[in-house]
Amino acid sequence: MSIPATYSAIDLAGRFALTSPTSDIAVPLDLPGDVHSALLAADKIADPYYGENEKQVMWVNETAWSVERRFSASAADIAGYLTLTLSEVDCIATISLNGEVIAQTDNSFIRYDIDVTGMVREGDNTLRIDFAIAPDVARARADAHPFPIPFTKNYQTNGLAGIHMNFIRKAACHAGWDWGICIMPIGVYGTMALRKSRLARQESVQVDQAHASHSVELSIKTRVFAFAHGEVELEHTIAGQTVTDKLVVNPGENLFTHNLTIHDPKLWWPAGQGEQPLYELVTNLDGEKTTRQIGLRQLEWIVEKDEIDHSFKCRINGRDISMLGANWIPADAIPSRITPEVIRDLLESAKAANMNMLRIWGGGQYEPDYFYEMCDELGILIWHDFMFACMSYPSDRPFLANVRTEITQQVRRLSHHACIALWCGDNEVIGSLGWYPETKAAPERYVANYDRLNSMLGNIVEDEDPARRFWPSSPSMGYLDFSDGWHADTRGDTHYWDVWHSAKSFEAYRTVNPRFASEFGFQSFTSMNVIETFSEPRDRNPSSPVMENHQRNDGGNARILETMTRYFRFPRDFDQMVFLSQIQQGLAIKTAIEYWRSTKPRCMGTLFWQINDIWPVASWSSLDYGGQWKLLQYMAKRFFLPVNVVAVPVHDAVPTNSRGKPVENAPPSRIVLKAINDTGAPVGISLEVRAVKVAGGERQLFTGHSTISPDGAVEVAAIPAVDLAADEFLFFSWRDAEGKLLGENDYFPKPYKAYELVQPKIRAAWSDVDGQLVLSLTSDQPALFVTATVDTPGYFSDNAVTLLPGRTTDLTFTPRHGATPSASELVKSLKVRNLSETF
Ligand code: BMA
Repeated sequence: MSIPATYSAIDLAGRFALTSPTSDIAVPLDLPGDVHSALLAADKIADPYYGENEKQVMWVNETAWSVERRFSASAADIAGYLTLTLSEVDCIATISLNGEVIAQTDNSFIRYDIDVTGMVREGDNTLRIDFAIAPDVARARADAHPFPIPFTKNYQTNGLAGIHMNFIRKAACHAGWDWGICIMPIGVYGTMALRKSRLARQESVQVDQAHASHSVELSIKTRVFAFAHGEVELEHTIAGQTVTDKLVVNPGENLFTHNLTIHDPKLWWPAGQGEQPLYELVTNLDGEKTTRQIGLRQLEWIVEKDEIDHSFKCRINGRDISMLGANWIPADAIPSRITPEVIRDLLESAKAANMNMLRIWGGGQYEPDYFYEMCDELGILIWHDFMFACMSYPSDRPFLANVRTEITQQVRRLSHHACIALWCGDNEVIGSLGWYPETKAAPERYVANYDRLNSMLGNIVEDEDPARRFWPSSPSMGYLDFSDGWHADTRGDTHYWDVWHSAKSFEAYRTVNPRFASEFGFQSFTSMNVIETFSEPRDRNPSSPVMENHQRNDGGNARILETMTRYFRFPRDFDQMVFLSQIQQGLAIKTAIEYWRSTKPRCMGTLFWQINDIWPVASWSSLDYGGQWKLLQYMAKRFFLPVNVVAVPVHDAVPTNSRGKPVENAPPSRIVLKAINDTGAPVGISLEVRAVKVAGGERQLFTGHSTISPDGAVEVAAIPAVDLAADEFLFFSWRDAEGKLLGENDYFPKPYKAYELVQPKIRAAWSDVDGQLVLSLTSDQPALFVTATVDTPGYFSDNAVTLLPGRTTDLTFTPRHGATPSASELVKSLKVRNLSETF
């Protein structure tokens, strides 16, 4: 059957004129895009990311802006029902067509489908968007609200009173965060199109899956918006099967469900656990064609009573799989810079570091379609917060109605994606009731206020996406359980921040046993070549105004430096300080994740805070702004290895000082080595443990074979601490039955500052192995955290590695962004560093 092509669309993306009623600026603006990018391209503002320019460009978001373009339409283009679709208008704006107001937008997370039938002329037309000043609107709404609703003031601008982000619907972090610049972008992103329909347009297509032993039944829910009563043709094609239907529609929204069975399905698995086969679903409504990629998998959350309290684990295709990954924030504070290339690069780095889950954090945004398509393709599951974070929100009827449209649309847009694992109500909104004087003074009012919004979110998920789990908040202890998700570790998901925000030792990570650790982090400085993009040489000092502006967490730089004195010898220069900050960040998170993974099946998820940066800044991220790998990202690739061996120090008695406080860095009684198997098959490993002197010389301490059951974690060796001399550390490696090296790890019972490290001579040689560039490293002495860098964008197969004399460590270089470096370029810019430089 062929459906007559009666649908057409005019893409309205392109060049607009940007003006302001209060300034004489008139410059071109490319939409989809944002005002700051246009002003930057026209040289009207300085780069906001440079130095302290943020303050100088603040006027942009305190200005009203208008954009306008002309477009022409032919008689054929307008012969039908017309919809102007704007998928993301940021944020409060009046839309006019040919001088007539056609809509007011109020929520950047809502797709506006504006009926403009009969309003578009043959020939020339004008589309205009007038943006209100969002901070002013937010303040006026907060002032008019019957009681105060406090908000996060995270940015450091000159004396501004802050922006009431809880009264407007756009990414909360647009106003700055404890890692984020305050840009408050203005613009239109995503789709801008004039769509012509014969009678009806597609609203959404959702796909539910019911898995049986050798088949999957798909239930395809299509929402169609009809302009009038009549008949439409709807067709779905997937896996070689087609259903075609002639359907009667009534004006407004119509819902149709079609069922299809796929026999012998190829199942979709998260990264590292199998393939990601995708079935293409093509939907055709009277010639309007849309395409979706469907991954077939069964996904459940097992939250049920167990011997500890309650489990919290993700079961995929019948297997309980550990979720390994990090938290995701918007990829750029300037929205035009978020492109499919940028997102692909970041997501591929996540996968390359053995991650299988990212959590889209509630202070950011719902991402564009291509983000979720890439996650489906790469096997990265998404824990998806709804966009509420760290503050209370209003719960009056207009606000709830606005949010109801937002959540309903977003769930309908995204629910067909295999990658979406869970819908979560918000980030830390329950906890934030204990942070603000207003909420602390009247907790009953704010809990009731919270529940109005939160229960609505849960109900929408239940109605719109019943197969998916709704989790009220992150952290949360469970349904209507408002207790402390920062410390309780027997149920729910945990945000454990005592090490960073309360300056506890890294060892404190081993004092809690979360069921699912969804946030914990430790900061580092961004890499030196990134610091160079926003500073002059004179600024490169941790307490310079520029470096302080590029640190948004109060006391953050002090915490980084103070931690160095606890574990390392204090670096002698800024460059070493930056390098060392990334080593200690990696160690902090390694300590947490190795230990929590080793408690499997108690802990079934570790998502560190945070994978990416929104601008160049000192932060908890494992990737620099721009996607370059920090040392944490390399260490993550190792501590997330599916078959891993980790050292867990055990203290027979907790050493305390005379005041009963635990002694920091107290040596353990013994070191237990635990093997973790995150695969679905038993794994046999042979383990070799050596004692290595920091100044050279080694001896074998242990060899043995072990079999680790599928999805298990077991003790494979225990080394009494007295077996190690004062100048020795543990180095261990494990191999499979064929003798192939699976991994290496080490453990230092004392802080690094206590060892007399020697200066090794490290040799590096490049070679081409089957078209891949390989760097071979050797050292005459033990060398720690050996790190190779080159100027070409890319990452090595490993870094921050331990080199031992008498063997070669090969690092394969993977270029990023399609770079094709010549061997000579790499040789020229190669730097190889190690920890002893900072001693
Ligand atoms: C969390 C997050 C963010 C914040 C981070 C670091 O708990 O939810 O709000 O950026 O901590 O402080």
